Amino acid sequence: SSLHDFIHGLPKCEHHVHLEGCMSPELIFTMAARNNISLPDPATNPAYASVAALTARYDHFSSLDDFLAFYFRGMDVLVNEADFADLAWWYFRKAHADGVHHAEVFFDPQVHIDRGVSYETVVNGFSAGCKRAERELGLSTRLILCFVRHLPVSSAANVYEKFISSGHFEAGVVHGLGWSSSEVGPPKDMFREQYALAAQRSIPLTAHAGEEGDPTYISTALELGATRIDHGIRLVEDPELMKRIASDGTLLTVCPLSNVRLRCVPSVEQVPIRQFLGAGVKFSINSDDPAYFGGYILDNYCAVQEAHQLSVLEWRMIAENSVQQSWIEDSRKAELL
Ligand code: ES4
Ligand code: ZN
Repeated sequence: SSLHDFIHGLPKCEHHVHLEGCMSPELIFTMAARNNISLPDPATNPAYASVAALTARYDHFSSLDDFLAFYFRGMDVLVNEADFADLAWWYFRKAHADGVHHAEVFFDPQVHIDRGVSYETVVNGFSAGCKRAERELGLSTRLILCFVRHLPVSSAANVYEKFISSGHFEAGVVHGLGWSSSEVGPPKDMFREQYALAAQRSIPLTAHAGEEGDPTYISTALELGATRIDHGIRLVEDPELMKRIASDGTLLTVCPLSNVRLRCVPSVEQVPIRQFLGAGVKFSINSDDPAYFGGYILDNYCAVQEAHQLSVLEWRMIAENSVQQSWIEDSRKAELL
């Protein structure tokens, strides 16, 4: 339809995609073979019997943690710098085809370091993918290093030290920090120390909060210095906090298909798009882990349109907010608008 063409043509910015969440079942099996990594035995885990079986299993995640087990298994097959570069390049090509002009992408170094892949291998590979996308596709990109909540804080402290001593922030190789993985369970403020140190250096900070967890996870992330919230859909349960986020202009990076697949909401109709619009809360629409959740960014935009029937003016405002809230210079914003 013409509205689909209009949505495709909007200058889209992605603020919430995990590069490891772009590991499709095909890529998992291909890289496992190429790197001699054994996947789980199908006799005990039938999901790994074939590409088709693994794809089918992704239709039945019961929760965030159920998904995360597959997500962390999938990234086990990434070994060499070229694997990381290929994965990033594969994502950027798809994003470009979807009408993305600027992409801010997460990665999880702690998990790779835990299985013996060095911080440098991960960052050099992903960074090479970013550079290639800038050169060959005209995209602007930002790498955001994510701490993970299921590993000890000491593991995050170790990665933070590597990140600082590498000079990657000053060099613009890694632009900011986030946190992700299991929400409910570990202490809400587990990265207090790392975020305080990073804030002193004016490193941009975001955080996954209010996905499965209640709004106090969001207020804690803000207290620790996050200036953006990833997901944040449970914000609607705290009207006072919602007013504050609206008046501060804090961006939520909403991921509708993710929320449905992980059973945070029954369907895209229950993603609080209308409430956010009504309250003046800024948000962008994003893909999260597109290889696992049945769609890339354009699929997410279209699912929102199907479910919420937004007007052309509302879509223009969403696109403009996503440009304005991107972690890029004003000159780049002007090019995108
Ligand atoms: C994630 Cl959907 C989601 N939530 C929290 N952490 C994550 N890491 C990758 N995808
Ligand atoms: Zn996420």
